[in-house]
Amino acid sequence: MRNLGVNKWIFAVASLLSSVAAWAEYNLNLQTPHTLLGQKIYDLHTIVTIICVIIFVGVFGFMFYAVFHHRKSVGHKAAQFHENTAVEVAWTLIPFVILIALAIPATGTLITMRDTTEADITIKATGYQWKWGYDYLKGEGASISFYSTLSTPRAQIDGDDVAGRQANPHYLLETDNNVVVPVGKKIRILTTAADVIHAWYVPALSVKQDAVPGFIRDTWFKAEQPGIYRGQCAELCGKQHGFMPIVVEVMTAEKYTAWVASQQTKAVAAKVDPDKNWTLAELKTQGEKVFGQNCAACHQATGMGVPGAFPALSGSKVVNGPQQDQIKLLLNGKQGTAMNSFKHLSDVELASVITYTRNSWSNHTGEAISSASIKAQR
Ligand code: HEC
Ligand SMILES: [Cu+2]
Repeated sequence: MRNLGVNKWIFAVASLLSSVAAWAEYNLNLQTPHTLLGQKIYDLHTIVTIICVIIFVGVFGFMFYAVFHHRKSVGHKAAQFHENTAVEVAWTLIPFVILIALAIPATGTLITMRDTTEADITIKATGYQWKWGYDYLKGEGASISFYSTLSTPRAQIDGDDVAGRQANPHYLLETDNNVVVPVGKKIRILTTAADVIHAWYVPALSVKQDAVPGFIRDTWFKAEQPGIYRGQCAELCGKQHGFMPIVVEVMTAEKYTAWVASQQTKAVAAKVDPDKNWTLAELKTQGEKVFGQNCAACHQATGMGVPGAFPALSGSKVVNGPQQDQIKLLLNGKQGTAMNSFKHLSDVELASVITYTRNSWSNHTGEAISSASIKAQR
């Protein structure tokens, strides 16, 4: 019987050790900061932790020493006294001094964190269920604007491509459009949200700011080296909260200027598009992409939805009914349901996604929706 007990212990220790490899992936400390302010925050955290440990060891050490040496079994008699001015002054003053000593560097750092004045570039980050929208408002690149959605393939997430997932170092931390900024410049981020509260969080840049519907909050960072810094939405915001990453790409000034130019060319190219006459096949191909990024999370790639939560679009009366009604639903959303307005999509994107739903799965309307009819109903 005793042997069995020992075996159990060996088993427990062995299984603990075998998971050490898995632990190695987790960090106990904050991520390495890549901004000067981040370094200050990091150091402050280290100092406060050390002071806490010293106080902990001091207080508990003294307490255990007192309990052990003055125990009844060695014949110690409790001293009976009341009020000791020296002790009372000491236990008021010492914590007071410790608090002040911590408050001075903490306040300095906090004030720097909140100082968003004199930014070189201002970018608005808007949280959506479940993606981020970015509008460059001020500084080089002003008027650039795009959406940034998760780019990890659906198959890796759903477990249909486990090998792909294991080989992907940026699983759930990659986007189709990264936030691009120049190195060494003060970047001010305004945060807000279109539906529920989200939070813009990039640990290596030491920024974390709630994005609240109806409010604008701000934060800033100044990256010291070019690189790619990854973060996530940090406010539980619904079913796909874990699927709205943030990727900040810090570039040299020259590369940034080139990026700005390429974005502006792209924007001009996109503006020409609406007048183009798209064929049904072209719209469908484009629409499948738009659907994957904006609709599949709820209505599913199979068009079958999720029974009880999200209706199937395959065989839907709305999708197979008058096109005006479906356009109206997408432009306005449906109040009180998870079906939000998609009017932030362009005319072409809406025309293509509607064409896609009307000609996929069991739907065969044969209709190509023109971007002009979206424009007319806006
Ligand atoms: C966040 C989840 C969500 C997303 C994303 C979403 N929908 Fe919906 N959708 C819904 C819900 C919920 C309803 C049902 C609303 C109601 O109660 O009538 C709905 C209804 C619909 C309907 C009407 C279906 C019917 O038969 O009543 C269509 C068409 C539709 N959505 C198309 C789209 C398209 C196209 C997109 C992408 C551009 C999209 N939806 C994105 C949740 C979503
Ligand atoms: Cu979120």
